[in-house]
Amino acid sequence: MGSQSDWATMMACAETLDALGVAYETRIVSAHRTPDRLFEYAKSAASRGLKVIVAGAGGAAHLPGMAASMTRLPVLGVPIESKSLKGMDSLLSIVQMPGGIPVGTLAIGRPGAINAGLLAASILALSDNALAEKLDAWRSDQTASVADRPI
Ligand code: RP5
Repeated sequence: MGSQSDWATMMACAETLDALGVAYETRIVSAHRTPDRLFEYAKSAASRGLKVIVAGAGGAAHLPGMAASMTRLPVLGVPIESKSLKGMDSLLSIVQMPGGIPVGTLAIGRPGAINAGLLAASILALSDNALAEKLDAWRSDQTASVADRPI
């Protein structure tokens, strides 16, 4: 994520991965304030054994796109809800990538963070049958939790 202030949102991604038993690491990597850290992180990600990168950033949200430019790993971008523009700035910054450097862009804020965790797990589950079964169970539990009628 681009800032400590993003953690309140990105925590939802971490909790989703926890629920599915997916290992992950968390880092603050700012495209603007710590550009050297971003270069090192993105360029070494694949060789360190990472499989998917979830990048959450807000405002002029260059982190996901810049990360994607330096790794062939799938990069999922989470637009953080900004104070001034409610995350529309983040969304448009992340989603409008030029052809050739893809970023899978999720919804603004907490729903996007949750879905980034689920989507990362889905990608990993393509080659992990145990995780695929956990994802199926997670979805079944979600379906079962929806009441027929409001109370
Ligand atoms: C972005 O600027 C971060 O991703 C964050 O969403 C936004 C604001 O950062 P702070 O000023 O709260 O550190 O780089």
